[in-house]
Amino acid sequence: MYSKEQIIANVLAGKSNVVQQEKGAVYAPANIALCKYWGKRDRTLNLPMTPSLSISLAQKGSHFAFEVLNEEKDRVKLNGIAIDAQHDFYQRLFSFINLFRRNDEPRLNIDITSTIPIAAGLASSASGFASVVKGLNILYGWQLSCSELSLLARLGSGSACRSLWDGFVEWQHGSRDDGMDSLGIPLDLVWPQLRIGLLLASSDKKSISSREAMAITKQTSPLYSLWPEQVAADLAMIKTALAEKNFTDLGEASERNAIAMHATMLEATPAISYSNAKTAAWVQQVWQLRQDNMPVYFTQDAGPNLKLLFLEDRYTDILQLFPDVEIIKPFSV
Ligand code: 2P0
Repeated sequence: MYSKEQIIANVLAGKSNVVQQEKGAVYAPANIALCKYWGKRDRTLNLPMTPSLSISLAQKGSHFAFEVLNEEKDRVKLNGIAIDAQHDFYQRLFSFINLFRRNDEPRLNIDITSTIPIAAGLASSASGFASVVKGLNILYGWQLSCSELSLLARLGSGSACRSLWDGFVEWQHGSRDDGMDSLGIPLDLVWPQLRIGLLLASSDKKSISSREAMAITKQTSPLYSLWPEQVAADLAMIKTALAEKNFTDLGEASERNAIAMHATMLEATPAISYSNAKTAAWVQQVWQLRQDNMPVYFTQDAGPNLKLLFLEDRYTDILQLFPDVEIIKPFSV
């Protein structure tokens, strides 16, 4: 078993943590997994049981601005509002940042703005931690590659290791105990016609964190032993579908993977369900639309929101059918 500090020392390999730039601003996109990460082989280092594959959400993500402060305490603004040291977000942020600072120095003024609802199952921790490591890279002048930053981001939140790139990213789960082979790898392909529709069922904080939910699922769900096989099959189909631009196969495999993840957690003790009445109604609507020959699929993460997958030629139909949908063009930037 390795500690986070040991892994950080490995990745930074002698680089200093002396401030090089007093001020900076970075951005990292959120990502949505088409093939999900659900379950860890190491909870300290966020090493997953299986690989996963995501699409980054272009302009939906986290802006992170920092400035070195000549004061006694850090200051944090989240979406424009100052938060104090008792706030969950503040504590999670600084327990991560303090892995890199010497004696809590330098004090920082941090402004983090998320263009997606925090903790609504829209992967805001992914873009958040990816943006933090990009910010630290500037603060300390490390000049790390995206792959090295991916290793660091994973220590904050597993899915963050996929948010260092735009487009499709595979998180190779790796086999090493130190996790040095567990990082994001961008896929060298684009699909400009692909669209993601965000359907927000609730922006409330989730009832159970994905961290806790995946641990309970792994420990208690009798279906969990089937999950690695499911991922292997779905991931292979998704990668082939992406290479061939086969939207039907992409949609089928992504939707099936999400359903399998949720079915696996429903079988846990206690049962875990992230869906609400809106989620269930949208799922039925998507299935009905497919029966009527409309190529639209869904995926769902650790929250009640649904993400639609469709191609640009259905843009108008989707807007009409789901008036509140927010449509993302993953390849617009
Ligand atoms: C994913 N999720 O692949 C899956 C699908 C949610 C459902 O990664 O404990 O916040 O910080 O490693 O990354 C959410 O879990 O969990 C997630 P930690 P994380 O996107």
